[in-house]
Amino acid sequence: MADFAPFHLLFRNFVCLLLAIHTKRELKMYLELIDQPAQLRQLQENQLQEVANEVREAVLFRVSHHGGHVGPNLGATEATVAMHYVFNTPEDKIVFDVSHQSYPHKVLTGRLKGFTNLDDMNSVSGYSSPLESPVYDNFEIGHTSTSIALCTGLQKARDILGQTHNIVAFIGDGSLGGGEAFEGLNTAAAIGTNIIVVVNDNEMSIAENHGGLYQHLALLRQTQGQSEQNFFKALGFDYHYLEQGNDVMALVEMFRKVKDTPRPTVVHIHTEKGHGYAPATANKEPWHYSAPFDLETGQLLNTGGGEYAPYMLGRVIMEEMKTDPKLVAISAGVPMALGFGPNERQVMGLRHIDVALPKKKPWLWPREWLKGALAPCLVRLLHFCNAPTTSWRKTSV
Ligand SMILES: Cc1ncc(C[n+]2csc(CCOP(=O)(O)OP(=O)(O)O)c2C)c(N)n1
Ligand SMILES: [Mg+2]
Repeated sequence: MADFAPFHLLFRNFVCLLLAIHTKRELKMYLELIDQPAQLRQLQENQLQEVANEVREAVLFRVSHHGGHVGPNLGATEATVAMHYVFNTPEDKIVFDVSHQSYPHKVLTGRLKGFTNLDDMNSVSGYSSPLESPVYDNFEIGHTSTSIALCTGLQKARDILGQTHNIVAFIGDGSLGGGEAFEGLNTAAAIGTNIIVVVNDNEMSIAENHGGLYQHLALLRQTQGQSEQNFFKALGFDYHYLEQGNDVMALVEMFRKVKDTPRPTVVHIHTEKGHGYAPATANKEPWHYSAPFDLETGQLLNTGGGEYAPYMLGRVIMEEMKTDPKLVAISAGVPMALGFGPNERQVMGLRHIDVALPKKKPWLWPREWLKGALAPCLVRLLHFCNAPTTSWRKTSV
């Protein structure tokens, strides 16, 4: 796959180094050299933080002009640089869960223009897509919790064909709570061969996490991964913890340690959502995704012009709650898109339940609840790639 000439690259590196020295023009210096990750791998380790800074800058340039996922990408920037530096992509496969955090990956795999040129921004989508990059994007993804299960397919195929490449699933803590992620872990452990599940733990889904898993992740964080109790080990995984999940050198060292492992392995990294952009770290939930904004101030550029339909729906539900004490609203991992921000969630109290990403169960609950004389109202987002549509159902007893 490496279709570049090493000598040519060295020469370009050399010229750029000279330019950097003579003009002190550092901005995008490295990114101009990196059209493929193989070129990233020509750099020295001590140059990687600067690459990460440039990637972050490119991501911010795109999202501030075009809108998109902010916090997830900024938090995953160092890990993505380190993965492409250590793993031999595209022979080694990386599958990004949801793929809403795959912007740094796109920057490093030939799609820089979509981040730095205003006229080219529509050439890049917000998710991984083989139509955009058949070699580096393994699947068209948009739903949470699918990466590990997808990787088990790659894992099986590789083993049957007698190949030896690494398979990496990159999954956030929120997405890890979805049922399909558990199925993926279960299957990967049974297959028993190389698969590296990078758990990108930033202590957040879009909103706060819900589920017993999160006490466990907290325990693992508090003990620096040393707790006797370990869900991943119990399933049959090797397990490694890295507290400095935004330290590119520490990430490189960790990924080197697990590269080519013959065993199912979890690398649990603790990262900061929004890392490197103060507005996004100060207020993580609204900065999960943003419409275009002023980079200096973080203010949205266009705040007027009509009302977002799901917010209206959320308000109607809250209004009805005032007169119907049995009304209970259930959302599934995207409460803010229904107008249920932190304040609204507090007002609704027990009568709002965010089930997070396990999505089968909430469809069962209302049936049970009807027997219990509650009036469930299930609000869900139908899809996640474009503007979400909503449907809702209110059943009174
Ligand atoms: C099935 C499904 N439900 C909901 C969503 C909306 N969604 C996109 S990202 C996300 C949260 C992901 O949290 P996490 O995996 O921790 O990633 P982070 O953004 O924190 O990096 C949700 C709920 C989705 N894409 N798919
Ligand atoms: Mg998260």
